[in-house]
Amino acid sequence: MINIINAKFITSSQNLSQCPDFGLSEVAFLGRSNVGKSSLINALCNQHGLAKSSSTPGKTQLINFFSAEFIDDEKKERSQAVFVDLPGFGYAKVSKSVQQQWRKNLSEFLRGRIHIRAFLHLIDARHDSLENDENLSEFMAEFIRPDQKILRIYTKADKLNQSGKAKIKAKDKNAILVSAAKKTGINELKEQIFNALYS
Ligand SMILES: Nc1nc2c(ncn2[C@@H]2O[C@H](COP(=O)(O)OP(=O)(O)OP(=O)(O)O)[C@@H](O)[C@H]2O)c(=O)[nH]1
Ligand SMILES: [Mg+2]
Repeated sequence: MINIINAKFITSSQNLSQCPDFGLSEVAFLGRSNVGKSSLINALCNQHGLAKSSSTPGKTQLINFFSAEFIDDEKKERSQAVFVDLPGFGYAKVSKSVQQQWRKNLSEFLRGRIHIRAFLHLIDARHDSLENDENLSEFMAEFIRPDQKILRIYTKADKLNQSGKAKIKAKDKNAILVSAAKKTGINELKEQIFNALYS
């Protein structure tokens, strides 16, 4: 089994040029506001309140970096990585110009941050074909490198019944269904992130 330990907040940055170089592989959490990015980081790291979450969309407004250690239980190997909690997109309660600035910062970061090895695209399991999620997939396809992976994570799976979950699996065979609230799918996700980073 893969475990994640010793997660710590490192720093926040406003845009790509302010981001420090940690010399470690990074995992970027992205998706619409309120989809559950910050909550998923907390579930993976088993630390409530590490990344700030809120029922009000638009909680995360900066690029937040966390360090964490992956432990491969069998091999007893430890590897350092960095988790990046990003502001969500589609948050309407700020002015047009602020929204445009966020969008620019986010796309610049996604394109330009060379340390990213895994993009975790979080999609609300109850709303799995929203236009802005499809736009994001197309946008990422334009610049993804061969050494980078995109994982599609369907969040808030606790809100779906069995047939709802089966529908997602039928539509997307690589779908990873998780619930930060009920801690389901979290171990599988740890394995997938580990594989994306180190294999
Ligand atoms: N039922 C359920 N609620 C969840 C789950 N994950 C997150 N939530 C709730 O969804 C809301 C948003 O969670 P956040 O983690 O703050 O979402 P975010 O994507 O970081 O949002 P922004 O920072 O605004 O982009 C909070 O009220 C969480 O408690 C889940 O697995 N199940
Ligand atoms: Mg957040």
